[in-house]
Amino acid sequence: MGLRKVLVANRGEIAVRVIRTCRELGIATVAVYSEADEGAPHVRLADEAYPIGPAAPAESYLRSDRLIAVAERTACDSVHPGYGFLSENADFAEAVAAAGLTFVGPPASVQRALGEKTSARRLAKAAGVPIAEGTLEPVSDEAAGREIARRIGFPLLLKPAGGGGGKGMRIVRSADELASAWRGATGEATTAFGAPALLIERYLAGARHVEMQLIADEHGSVVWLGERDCSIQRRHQKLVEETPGPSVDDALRSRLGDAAVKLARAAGYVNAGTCEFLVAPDGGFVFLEVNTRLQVEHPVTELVTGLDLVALQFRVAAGESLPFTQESVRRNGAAIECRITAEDAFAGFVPAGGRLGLVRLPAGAGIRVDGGIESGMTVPTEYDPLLAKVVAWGPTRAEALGRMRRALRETVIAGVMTTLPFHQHVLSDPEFVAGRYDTSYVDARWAARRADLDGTALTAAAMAAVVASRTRPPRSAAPDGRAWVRIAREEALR
Ligand code: MV4
Repeated sequence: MGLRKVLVANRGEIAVRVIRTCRELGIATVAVYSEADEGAPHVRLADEAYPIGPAAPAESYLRSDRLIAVAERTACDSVHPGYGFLSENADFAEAVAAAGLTFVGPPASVQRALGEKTSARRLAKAAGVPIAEGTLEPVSDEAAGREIARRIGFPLLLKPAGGGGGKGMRIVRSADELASAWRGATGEATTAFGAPALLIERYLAGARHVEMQLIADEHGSVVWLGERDCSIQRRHQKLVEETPGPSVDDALRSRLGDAAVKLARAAGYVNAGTCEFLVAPDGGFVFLEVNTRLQVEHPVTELVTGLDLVALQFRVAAGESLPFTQESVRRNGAAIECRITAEDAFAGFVPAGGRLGLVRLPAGAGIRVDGGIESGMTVPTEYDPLLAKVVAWGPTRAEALGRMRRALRETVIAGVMTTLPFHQHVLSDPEFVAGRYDTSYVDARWAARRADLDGTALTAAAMAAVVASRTRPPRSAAPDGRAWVRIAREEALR
């Protein structure tokens, strides 16, 4: 009964996250690392660690054969895929199972049924879950696509049928944009997902991106744990997530929960998953896609439900029943997550790798930090730029935001440009604080703020200087004897 030893097939903060829960559960952990990750925190925290190849993901963290070989040699009974890398690869889930190992995630059959987006839409439709008007079969032929586009009308969206997350998506505003959008979308679909097939949907503007967390066991129990509003994103990378969603009342929450559970049941879902929806200002919603993995933003749900989603993943993967019913799930207070990434928010969020100087992460009441960084380490540019997730909980949204503002002020990450200034802006933006935002937020509000900042000569370089100056404790008097001037300036910049 229960799993005893797991290969953590990932790196960075999520590998650390999984290892921590394993230690609590008494599950032994085996880490893997690429040449870029020797000495990384996840390597030191695990019970054992093995090299799996060069820095390039295709030669290390994406090498299913090497990962499974390590799991077999070290007598693991299970594999946790984390997020990204092979976490939504049905072939990997299948290979893990074929090796006699337990995959700590949804089975390959579920990943296949939901990974192909038109198949997921067919399941949703059959289950009575609303979907955007559009195709229910993949379209590969441009002439056929043109005919369908004419019927749906504009604006519409071309999405790769083989995968989600917004990758390769093209908005088409009129018929004469179709040919070039088609070329772009099929090209990116082929590189990213190995097939040019597209899905065509009516484009719904001005909506919020709201997702519903699910957990399901092998015994027919499927439970929703509440939504997360993930509308603050840039190029389909989420930056801020929170629960409850500011636009979601109890009635909408249970409608979204019911829709997600219906879809999960139709797919035979087991383990943790997330059902993504677009929610219109009038409360109407459509299903977008299912993410068949643990998500980056899962901690906000953990903080309001008091549950450990990774522990639940191990439990249901071992064939055990969920220890609660839908009726017994309690949600308490509000939580928000800021993703601190090594990106220059003042320069279009370009990746900013390098060697970290002083790292000082926040703590204190209501603050949780999930990170995989420490002072002096080099941030590899080969991977996701996520450095740490700062998560705040409070009895109310206002208190959670207050704690987050306080935590962000405590945070020091020197040596690389980070998204910290962006988060400080968001948390003090009256529109965000009022809960008035949708998926256009970053392009609309942050672009305006940046223009503003440029006007007052607060450039990325000036911000970097402030960050660097904060790596040493403030001296009682600067050489010019006017430390208060510098300190006041720094305060003004926050
Ligand atoms: C959409 C949409 C509007 N209409 N589909 C983005 C990621 C993937 N999960 C699906 N996504 C969207 N699908 C229809 N029919 C809007 C999004 C979307 C989005 C689009 C443009 C810019 C930012 C966005 C943020 C979240 C979701």
